[in-house]
Amino acid sequence: MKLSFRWYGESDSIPLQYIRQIPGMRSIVSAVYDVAPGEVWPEESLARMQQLCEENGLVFDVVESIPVSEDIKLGTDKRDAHLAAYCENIRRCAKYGVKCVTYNFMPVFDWTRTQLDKPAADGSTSLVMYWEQMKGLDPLKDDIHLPGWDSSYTQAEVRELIAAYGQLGEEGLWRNLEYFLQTVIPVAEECGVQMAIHPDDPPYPIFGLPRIITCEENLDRMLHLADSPANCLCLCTGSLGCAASNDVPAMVRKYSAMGRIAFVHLRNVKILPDGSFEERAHLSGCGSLDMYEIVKALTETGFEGYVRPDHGRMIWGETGKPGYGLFDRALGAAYINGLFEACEKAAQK
Ligand SMILES: [Mn+2]
Repeated sequence: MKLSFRWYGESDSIPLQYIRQIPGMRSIVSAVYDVAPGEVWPEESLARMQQLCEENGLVFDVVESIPVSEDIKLGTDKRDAHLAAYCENIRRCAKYGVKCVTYNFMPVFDWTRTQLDKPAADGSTSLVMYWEQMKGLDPLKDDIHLPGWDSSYTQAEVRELIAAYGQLGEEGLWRNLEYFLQTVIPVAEECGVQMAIHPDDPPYPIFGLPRIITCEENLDRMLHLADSPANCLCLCTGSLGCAASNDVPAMVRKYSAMGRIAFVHLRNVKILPDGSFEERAHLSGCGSLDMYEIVKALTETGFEGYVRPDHGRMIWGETGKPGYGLFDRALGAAYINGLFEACEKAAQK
C-alpha cells in the first residue's frame, strides 16, 4: 500500500514539513480548491502543488476531489460543457503526476453531520450524526445550516435543488452517473489515471435526496456501468460503515480481489442503537469496525493502492479543520502502519 495524507494546500494550517515526519508517509492527497465545479483548473496550481510536495520528500499523486457539478449529476443543458472541463482536469492532473482521482456522486451535500465537536469522555472531540438532532428538520420548510453544507447556496437554491433531485429520483441519478462514466473513463484510461468514487456519507437517503453509492449491490452495479480498471472505488470504511448492513471487511476483500479499489479511507465509526453514529479513534476497539480484518483483507488480496487515515478526532488541544487535525490522523497512520506490517509478515509465513 501507499500511505497518504490529505492536505488542503498552502492555506492548510498543517505544514508539509510535519506531514513528512509521519513514519512511512509517501503521498499527498489534495486538489485545487479555489475553482468552482465545472471549471478548468489552472496548470500553475497543479505545478505548484507538485513542486511543494517534492521539496518535502512527498509525492502529489492523488486528487481528492475533482468535484462533479450539480449540472452533471442532474443532467442539465450545462452538463456537456462541465464534462469537457472535467476531462480536461483529468488530463491536467495526469500531466503533473496524478495517478488517482477521487470524486463522489452525492446530490447537494457531500456529507452530513449534526455536530463537529462532540466531546467524548476522554476530552477529545469528533464529528457525529445524531438522529435526535436531525428530528423535525425539513430543508423544504426551514432554514437549515448543518455543518459542512455548502454555504454558497441560498436557502431558496437548496430547495430548488432538492426538488430537482426529487424529480430525478434514484434511477435518474444512475442514468446520469452512467453518462458521466461513459465520458470520463475513456479519458482516464488514456491518461493512466484511476477514477475512484467515494461512497455516500452516510450511505442512506437524507431528506429524501437519492443516494446510490451505498451498499454491495449498488457498488456492483456502479462497477458494471464501465467495466474498466480505471473505474474504481475509493473505499471509505467510515462511510460504508455507518450502515450496520454493510459488511465492510467482506466488501474490501471482494473489490480488492477484483482489482477495483484504487484508494482506501481508513477510519472507524461507532454505530449507536438508534442508527446515529460517532466518528471514533482508528483503533478497532474504539468503534464498530474491525480494522484488523479490513487490513488483512487488503494484504491477502495483494492491495497496492493508496491508503489514508481518514478523519481524526481533535486531541491534545489542537484546533483546526474538523476531522483534519494532524495529531489524531498521525496516530491513525502509525496504527495503520502497524496493522499492515503485522498482516504482511503473517502472510509471508
Ligand atoms: Mn472518506
